[in-house]
Amino acid sequence: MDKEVFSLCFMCSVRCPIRVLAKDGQVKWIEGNPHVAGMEGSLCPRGAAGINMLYDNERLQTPLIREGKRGEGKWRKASWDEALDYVAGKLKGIIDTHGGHSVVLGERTQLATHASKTFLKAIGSPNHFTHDALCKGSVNTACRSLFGYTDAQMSMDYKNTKHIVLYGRNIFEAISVKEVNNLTAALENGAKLTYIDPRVSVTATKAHRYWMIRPGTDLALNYALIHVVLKERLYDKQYVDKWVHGLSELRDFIQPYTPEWAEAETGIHASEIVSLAREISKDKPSVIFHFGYRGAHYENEIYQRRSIMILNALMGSVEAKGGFFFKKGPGEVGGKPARKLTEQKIDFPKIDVPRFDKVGTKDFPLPDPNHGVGQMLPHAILNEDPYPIKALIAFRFDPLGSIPDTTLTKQALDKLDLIVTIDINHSDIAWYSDVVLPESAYLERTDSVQQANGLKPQMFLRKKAVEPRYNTREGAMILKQIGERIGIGNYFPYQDMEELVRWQLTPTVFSLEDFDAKGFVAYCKDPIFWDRKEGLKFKTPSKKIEFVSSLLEEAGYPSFPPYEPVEQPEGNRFRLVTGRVALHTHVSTQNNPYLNEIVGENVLWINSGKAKELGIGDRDEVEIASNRGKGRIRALVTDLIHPETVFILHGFGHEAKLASRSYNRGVSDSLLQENISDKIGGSPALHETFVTVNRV
Ligand SMILES: Nc1nc2c(c(=O)[nH]1)N[C@H]1C(S)=C(S)[C@@H](COP(=O)(O)OP(=O)(O)OC[C@H]3O[C@@H](n4cnc5c(=O)[nH]c(N)nc54)[C@H](O)[C@@H]3O)O[C@H]1N2
Ligand SMILES: Nc1nc2c(c(=O)[nH]1)N[C@H]1C(S)=C(S)[C@@H](COP(=O)(O)OP(=O)(O)OC[C@H]3O[C@@H](n4cnc5c(=O)[nH]c(N)nc54)[C@H](O)[C@@H]3O)O[C@H]1N2
Ligand code: SF4
Ligand SMILES: [Mo]
Repeated sequence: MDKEVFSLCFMCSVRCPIRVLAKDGQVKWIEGNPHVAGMEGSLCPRGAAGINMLYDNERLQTPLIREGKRGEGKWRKASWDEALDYVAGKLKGIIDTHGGHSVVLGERTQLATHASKTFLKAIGSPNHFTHDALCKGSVNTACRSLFGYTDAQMSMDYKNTKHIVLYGRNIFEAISVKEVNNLTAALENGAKLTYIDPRVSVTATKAHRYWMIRPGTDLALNYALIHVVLKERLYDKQYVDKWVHGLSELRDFIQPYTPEWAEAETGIHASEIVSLAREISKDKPSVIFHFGYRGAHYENEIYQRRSIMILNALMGSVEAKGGFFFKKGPGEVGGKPARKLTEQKIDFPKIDVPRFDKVGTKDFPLPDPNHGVGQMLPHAILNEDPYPIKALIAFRFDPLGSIPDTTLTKQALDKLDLIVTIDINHSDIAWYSDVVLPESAYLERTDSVQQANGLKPQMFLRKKAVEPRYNTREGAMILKQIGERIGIGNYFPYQDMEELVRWQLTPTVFSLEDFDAKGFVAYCKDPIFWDRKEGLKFKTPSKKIEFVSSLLEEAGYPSFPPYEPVEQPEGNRFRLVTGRVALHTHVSTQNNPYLNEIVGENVLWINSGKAKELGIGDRDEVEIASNRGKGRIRALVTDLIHPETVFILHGFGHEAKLASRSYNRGVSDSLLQENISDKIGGSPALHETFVTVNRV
């Protein structure tokens, strides 16, 4: 029998709306939800390979309990009752002896996050963290320092932009389908694209202007751009006068940072910097300097992200058509959002200890406590600072692949009494765990409601398209069932996922059935922009955009730090830079039968001139080594990368043998990278690692 289901892709976290066709209980076709503007039927290659994930026999099939040593790969297949009883027994012992705060749960933010947050609150632990800091912690902090909103509360009107500047935001490979479609539409309408990256990515090939910047020097470039904008009065005076706090301080500070000064640091001609400033100001306010995610991540990253957003503010492009906008929630049109388990009117135990990562204390005051800082986990465990940690639940998050310095992370994990992983794959963290709890794939499960705030507030639903193929369950059910066994079942008031969704929808005017027709419901028809003259609602203490930031200064940090030149590696030494490819998601998809066939391992991009000096030919095997680890990889010798940098794709070099296609293929960036952070913003400084490269 044919069946059409509207749902949400989960081959990556973007969660694109999809339309799934199933026949006789098998998924036959997936496409972008045709009812959603910007999707119009399209999917990215990973989304299309969702079917291959579903029918891959190498994914997790049943709960597993470790028999051999950690990482040895000896497992006992277990029933759900056996595995859940085992986890609950261990957890209860740990909580009774060491307190709830000795349990940490780390996850990639997802629709079930409200359930996992509730689980930790109920056991009295402050130690829930998400991937956020590892992805964009400093972007989050930078946005709060300027606007009082997180980056996640803002977005960009790609479709109507007239000029977009991307600092290593490799939008045509590090994909979100709607963003790609909307930007493509803008480009077809005559919008300009300026792309800045030490490497010629696919996005560079589509740009009107491409700058091969020296890695790590974007802040110098932006100081020079700000210099020109202020000196030549290219900014939106009316907007800045009304909404900006600290313009004159910025003007004084920026004086010495001329385009000529920046040329020496960045390698970009002074005259080109001046021409970008002049050109883009003609299109203001419909312009975007994209705040980026993983483009450049350095110890001073927060200031680089702030400088990008300061340029937007100067162009008046914050809350402008074709620029940035603040996401509007249902409250904006008198509606109510779906409720979350964390908001239940029920007492949670009092928590009087700091977080494991010390976020919110004077040691680490500014990162967002709603997300925490995941890469502090190994440090906290090893140093027992602020207290001993005994158990980790990894829920759709792989600390071995996604926290830099895998060796250090393993040392830390070795100290734990319990590691539980909830995953769909034999990920490296599953492989290193004591108990593995398999979640049903996204096509096999209904999930919690997705509240999608934006220019038009909406809600989406991930709806089960087919029955689970294996002995798997939904994450929110798994947590509830552990919870029931340790005496916190009352915090999970549902028997199945449908009941949870209905519970969430209670305060809204919508029902579960309302999602059947198109996969989503909308709170209003027209986009909502606030009035730029009088109606902007910045949440900073001054109610303005704070160039001089009270958040930073009250914590003892400057708003505008002097620029410090970056190190210039020589000889066989390079700055290691990593990134994504259109065919893979982080550390998740390398074993997918189709995606693996097209991109099965990573290679090392190295500049042709440097390769010649070092006697390295294209496809030669080389050893790449940092002070944390080393590996062997094939060289891709190319003119398309800056001589100071080498580049590898993130996500390869897997250790889980049961994922046979990705096992031991390529090199893991996390094995090489040091675990250091931007201590103000919260991001890991992933690109502060230097490596040597030698022919073998
Ligand atoms: N296909 C695919 N798409 C994805 C994802 C995925 O895993 N796969 N993940 C999603 C997620 S979670 C994220 S965070 C985004 C990430 O989106 P992006 O940040 O756009 O993606 P990356 O590939 O990490 O981009 C890094 C780029 O920055 C460049 N770069 C490195 N150093 C510098 C520098 O100093 N200055 C400048 N200007 N550029 C530099 C690198 O050469 C690389 O091309 O992608 C999202 N989309
Ligand atoms: N060294 C290094 N570290 C990085 C980055 C980098 O470039 N280099 N990038 C950073 C960025 S931008 C991000 S966003 C993070 C991402 O960090 P992670 O969230 O760890 O990465 P993912 O690959 O998205 O997913 C992690 C796990 O989720 C599992 N999974 C996939 N789908 C499901 C599902 O439906 N249910 C369950 N339970 N599990 C599922 C996958 O099998 C995988 O094991 O990593 C960050 N860390
Ligand atoms: S960007 Fe691709 S993989 Fe990610 S949710 Fe959308 S279709 Fe799926
Ligand atoms: Mo990310």
